[in-house]
Amino acid sequence: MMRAEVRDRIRKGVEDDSPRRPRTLSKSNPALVLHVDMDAFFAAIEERDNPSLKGKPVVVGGPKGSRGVVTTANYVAREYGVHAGMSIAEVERRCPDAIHVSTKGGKYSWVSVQLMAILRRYSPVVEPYSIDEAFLDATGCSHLFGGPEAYANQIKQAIHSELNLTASVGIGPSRIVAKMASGLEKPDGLTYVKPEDVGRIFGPMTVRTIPGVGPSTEISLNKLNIYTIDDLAQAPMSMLQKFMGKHGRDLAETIKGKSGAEIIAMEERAEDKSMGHEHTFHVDVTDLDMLLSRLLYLSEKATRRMRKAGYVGRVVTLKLRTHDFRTYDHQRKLDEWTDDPLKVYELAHELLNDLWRPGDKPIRLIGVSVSGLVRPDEHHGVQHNLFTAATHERRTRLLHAVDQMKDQYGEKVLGMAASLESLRKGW
Ligand code: DCP
Ligand code: CA
Repeated sequence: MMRAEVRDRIRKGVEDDSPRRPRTLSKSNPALVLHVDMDAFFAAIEERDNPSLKGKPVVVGGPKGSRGVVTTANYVAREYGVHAGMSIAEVERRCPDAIHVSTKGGKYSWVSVQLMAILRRYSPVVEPYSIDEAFLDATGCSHLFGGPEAYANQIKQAIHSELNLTASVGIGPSRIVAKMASGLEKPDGLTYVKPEDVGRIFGPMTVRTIPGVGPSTEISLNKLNIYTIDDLAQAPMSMLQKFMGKHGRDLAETIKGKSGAEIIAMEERAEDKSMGHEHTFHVDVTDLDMLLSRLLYLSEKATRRMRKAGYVGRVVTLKLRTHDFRTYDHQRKLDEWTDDPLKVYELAHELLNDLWRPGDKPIRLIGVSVSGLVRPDEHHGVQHNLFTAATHERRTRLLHAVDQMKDQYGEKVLGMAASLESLRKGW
């Protein structure tokens, strides 16, 4: 069982080889970036683990007959027009022979951990971007392998031989170019876009093909008569700045190949700032409720610091130290930026489930931290639709009020019941 393999790391004492603070690509752009994106990730893992699925249309998501949606589909199913986000009912119309498999999160997370470990062998700077994607700074490494393409090929081969899965790889002079390149020859692709070819290859494509450009940015650009990437590169900077602010200018500069800005264009600021708390237990803990209660308390404490400093964050890292003093880190990205303790706690809980179960090695220390911190006013703040906005506003006011009372009267005055339990019992 794959989930058990995650926990096996703890049982066998294989420490996480990642640095405590994930390193990120330098803000002054590296000259060569490689982007790895696994093909039909969840579906490919299901096919790998059940060879009877090979060659058949496979859909991962809500069970057949349900009102759920597709999480992903393999490339055979995609030939029938099936894609992520489609309702299961529509899949049954388009591809009645599709085999429906339910989503198994823990198993995919473990493959993700394995993938990132492979990538770290190929570059000192690996920046995970999602569960199945990462950027590598290839600047100082690719020549050691005989050039960018040979380097990318070796990485693809390592993934294939060690995980029995395929990846598509893009290489280019910036993150955006590398990411767009990896999508050009999917699945199992390898595309190297040299700086001088960026305009020729991507110029005619619509602005929507730029990672991070969603429907609303597309509408703003279309209103300025900007439809293609070429249009964007030729638009006067002052106009973009006026109508779209910094975001628009950064996008255009990136496409022109100027450095330094594209990470904002990707709606992703890989700040290495993080805020968190950890706790060493008086006695090593074997009880799940005790760990969860402490985790909730730590999530509250970490997000309270974030609220005070005016940050929202997106990446949650769980840290565990077992009784034999070995330390393990496991991290995952939230769907949106937040400073909400419950959202952080829920993801930390999932991460704990991946790593540890009752009966595993006793736990000496537990910690939770949030990274990828940005200020909500930096364009990509927490986004809410009209329906959730009022609830969010009320919740934010409540959290701030609780913070103020805690500052005034101390930690024990208010708090979520389960985390108070942990304080009261002195765990
Ligand atoms: N995923 C998800 N919910 C989404 C989008 C994706 O749970 N809204 C999951 C399922 C995917 C995995 O994340 O398998 C990776 O997402 P990708 O967008 O990279 O899609 P795939 O890897 O499935 O396909 P591709 O080959 O196009 O990259
Ligand atoms: Ca993918």
